[in-house]
Amino acid sequence: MHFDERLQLLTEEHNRLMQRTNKVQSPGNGIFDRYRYPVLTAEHTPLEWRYDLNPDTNPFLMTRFGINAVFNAGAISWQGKYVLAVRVEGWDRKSFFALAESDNGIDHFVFREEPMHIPETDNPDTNIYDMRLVQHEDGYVYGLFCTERRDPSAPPTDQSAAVAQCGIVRTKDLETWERLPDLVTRSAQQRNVVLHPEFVNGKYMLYTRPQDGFIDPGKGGGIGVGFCESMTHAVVDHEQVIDNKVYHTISEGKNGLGPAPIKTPLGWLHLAHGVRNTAAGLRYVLYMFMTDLADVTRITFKPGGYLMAPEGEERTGDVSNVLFSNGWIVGDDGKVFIYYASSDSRMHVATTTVEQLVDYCMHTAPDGLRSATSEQTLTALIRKNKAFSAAPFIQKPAAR
Ligand code: M1P
Repeated sequence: MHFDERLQLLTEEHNRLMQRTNKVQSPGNGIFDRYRYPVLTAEHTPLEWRYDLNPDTNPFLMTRFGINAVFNAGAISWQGKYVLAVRVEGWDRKSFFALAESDNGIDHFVFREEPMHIPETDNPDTNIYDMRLVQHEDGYVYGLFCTERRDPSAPPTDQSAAVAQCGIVRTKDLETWERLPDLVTRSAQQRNVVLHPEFVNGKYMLYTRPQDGFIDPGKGGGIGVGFCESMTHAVVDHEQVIDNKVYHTISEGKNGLGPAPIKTPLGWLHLAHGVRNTAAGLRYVLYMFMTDLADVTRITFKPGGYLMAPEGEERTGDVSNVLFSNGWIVGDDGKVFIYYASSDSRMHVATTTVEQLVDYCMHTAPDGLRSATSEQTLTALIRKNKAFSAAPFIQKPAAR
């Protein structure tokens, strides 16, 4: 096919995708609404990223830089736009970050012209991923992300042993990113580190996820908190696990905080992911809990089970059976946009409100940890419902 003809086809296809309007899926579950289409996929990345558009140097108009997936995006409301800091993964398995923005938060996300330029430290990152964007009360926007490097103690025969730690950047304009030294903790591995948006007793507070191994949490694997004096040399001496992994729950394998928590008059709302093992591999779902305004380390409400689990096309991808979220945005009207990735492949949005999420956390039964307690919770609901009925709304079959 001629270069120009192929370019026209690619451009038309890309334009169609970029102009696609999203549709809410009704009636939902009353807690949140899903949407028909992902908000971002690899195909949303600009053609200028993927093709050399010069016919002299790319006569076949072949892909010169393949994008494998876009997922696990941080999120922030910025100058009236919904902005995502997306994890973009190339065909070479390396991830980097790119900002994409939308006017309404549910469709028409457009990537900025170039990816984010994240400076390296003296110990260069091999891979960076899963940024949490936080507007801190100190005036900076921080981006905390996972920096991964080969385990220097691994024998040459083992090329999969890695060390994950928390990288930190900050900015005041979402354009220029200042790299700060990586977070120092006593844990061998750190992923899913999140900065609390406010000072606590004059200190920065970080949510951590201590682990012994890169994949296997060992003695770690819960959501921890720690405090540090400064973000320019962030050192957490002590991590206190506030939400541990628990046997026969959605997070019996490990868990990790998602985005920074949302402050409400009734407490902080937290979104996290829980992981359990199955015969088909790991299953990642999203769950919620609330913490106390006066003591942010104290969990006040924690509904049993998951908030969201993979459904339909969300179930398959590079790492199937995974939902992961590290970004959400609250509008002035209390509407919440939950940005979540499915199966390490694409980005979606779900919408709800602060009021609904608080109601969900406060009035959904906690996990009783036994079959009998689940059965008792259900029986109590059924008996309570005896005074109410859906019968008036049941439609009679039409007469023939
Ligand atoms: O592949 C699923 C997820 O696995 C990791 O999550 P966790 O840190 O909880 O083990 C991360 O690599 C994450 O990016 C990925 O989506």
